[in-house]
Amino acid sequence: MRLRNRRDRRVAAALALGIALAVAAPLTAGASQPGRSPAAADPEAVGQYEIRSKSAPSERSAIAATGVSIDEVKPDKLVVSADRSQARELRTLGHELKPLPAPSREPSASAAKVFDFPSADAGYHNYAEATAEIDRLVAAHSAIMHKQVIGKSYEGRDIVAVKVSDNPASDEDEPEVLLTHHQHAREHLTVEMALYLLREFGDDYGKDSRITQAVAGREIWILPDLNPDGGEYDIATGSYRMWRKNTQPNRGSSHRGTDMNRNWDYRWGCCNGSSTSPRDDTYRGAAPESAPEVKVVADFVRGRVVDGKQQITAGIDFHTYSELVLWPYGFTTGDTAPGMTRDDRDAFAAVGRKMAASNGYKPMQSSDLYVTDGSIDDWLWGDQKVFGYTFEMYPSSNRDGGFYPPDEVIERETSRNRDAVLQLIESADCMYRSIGKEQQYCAD
Ligand code: GEM
Ligand code: CA
Ligand code: CA
Ligand code: ZN
Repeated sequence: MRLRNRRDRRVAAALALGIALAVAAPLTAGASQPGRSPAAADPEAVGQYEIRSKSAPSERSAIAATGVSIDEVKPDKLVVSADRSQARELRTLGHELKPLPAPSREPSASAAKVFDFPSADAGYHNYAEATAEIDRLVAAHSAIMHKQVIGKSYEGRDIVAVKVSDNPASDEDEPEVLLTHHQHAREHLTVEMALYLLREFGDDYGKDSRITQAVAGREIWILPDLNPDGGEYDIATGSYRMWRKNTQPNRGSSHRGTDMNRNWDYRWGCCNGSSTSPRDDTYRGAAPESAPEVKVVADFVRGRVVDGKQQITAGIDFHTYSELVLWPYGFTTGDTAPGMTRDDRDAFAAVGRKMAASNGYKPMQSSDLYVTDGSIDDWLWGDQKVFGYTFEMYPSSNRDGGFYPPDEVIERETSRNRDAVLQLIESADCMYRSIGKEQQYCAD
């Protein structure tokens, strides 16, 4: 349609923006409008609150059981994401809450571009930009990279697995490693972590001996974005919404979204480590794997069982924030439990501590923070016997940007994990080597 003059062009641009903003409209009344304190915007806007307490894991788990997400744990305080009624419930439980400022960015110089990051954070990749970067890297390094679409998100976006290995089109008898990113929408730095790893493997293969050996001796699966719908929703208005879940509707509720990291089919909903309310940030979903994105990835992992043996031996699920290396189980505070022997746990801890020594994160069992049920790392180990870790990336505090650190830190905070990731890849042929029990467990 040719536009006759400047006025028509202005009208058309306003019309286009209006349509796009309507599409980006809040999924619930509760979507927060950034830059304003949560309560003022609307009663169900999610905001962050600081709870001062020398909380023990049991008290933190009780707080998590209210359905809020715990974003930060320090010796004398917690930071949680909650809506106003959840904040009221926590106060009723006797906690003192201090509202924290919503993530604010200078308004974009141009009109807010919908479905994109604020211009100050243009270094982050939205879904289209990340897809283009992945395709560019796979094309540039086709000798060691092969991209598969393993399924679709609720809204129909591709969920992608990039295989990094020599002879990538063949399934070779090499230990496989799973790297998953972006289960939680607002944790955008984890997508940048995946893009960093693809660039690093692509650029350094054949030049850096450690990378070359890793790529030649392993089959590394990088899944850069498990929650593309949630990620796009979080930036749909051109600023940040503090969204965590996917965007799938919930029957009988006006509140959308399942917390994908409470929807995995191991001890799902067992232990008060998730919520039964669709309104909550930690809503576990209607059933295990009810989130289409979780089922897609779980089916992919199950598909890596060849002749009865799971080819994937180890993995990392990337989150933000808090700078932690976590290992299962999250559903119980016990170091060991059915399916987790003392040797299993010691191998998890030994490799976990070495990775943490490298990236400067804090290592611990995930339930030492608070109890969760239905998390990916519990499922990876409990159901598939994959040594699955959770990395909570930068920052360690809300003061350094919380879920929305400035794009200036992307290079520094993704490359910070280079050595830790290579350590896991190098240990993936026998995790028990880390506790001197290679003969007992890896002799075959
Ligand atoms: C965590 S990540 C999982 C950590 N597991 C336990 N038991 N703490 C979550 O899913 O709540 C935090 C995050 O989402 O980053
Ligand atoms: Ca190979
Ligand atoms: Ca293989
Ligand atoms: Zn997360």
